[in-house]
Amino acid sequence: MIDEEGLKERTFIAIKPDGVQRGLVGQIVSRFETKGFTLVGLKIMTVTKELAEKHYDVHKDKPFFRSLIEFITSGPVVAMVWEGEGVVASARKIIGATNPLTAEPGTIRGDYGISVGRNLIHGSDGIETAKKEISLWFTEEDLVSWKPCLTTWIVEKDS
Ligand code: IDP
Ligand code: MG
Repeated sequence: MIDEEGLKERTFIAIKPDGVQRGLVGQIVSRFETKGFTLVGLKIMTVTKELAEKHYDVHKDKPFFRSLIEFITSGPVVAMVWEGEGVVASARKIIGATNPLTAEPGTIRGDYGISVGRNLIHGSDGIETAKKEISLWFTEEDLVSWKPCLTTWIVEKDS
């Protein structure tokens, strides 16, 4: 689906410090790559308290907010933008439920995690949230629009 600005659907994904420390970056990136989505932004970074608090602003009144901010700023994070039809909802399915213990096997959280406070990965929960999160974490210049040569073998009609 192309939006009013002529952009394809994009989502923001971040591998949290536990995923990076456990050496799961390659396996996690691979899930989205082999699904057929297109990587348009990628960086490893240390998250500042300011960015973490902005990113998780909707949770600021939750009891776990402080520990969440502490966790997300405790080590490197791999921030990514993935593109493709239906990518926002599909990425949430690939990621799995918030609590890794109840996340389905086959999902990232279901396969690699146990604890809700160590659930490996973030994914935008909707198209509008994705736009906000992408602009919070990336500049326009950080993102690369490109068409993989395999597209016609993955997508029947490239919209
Ligand atoms: P999501 O990451 O699946 O979208 P949210 O409800 O948006 O889940 O929560 C954001 C993050 O806050 C979760 O990924 C998890 O790291 C953390 N979190 C959510 N609920 C709890 C909790 O009950 N205890 C500790 N951490 C939590
Ligand atoms: Mg969320």
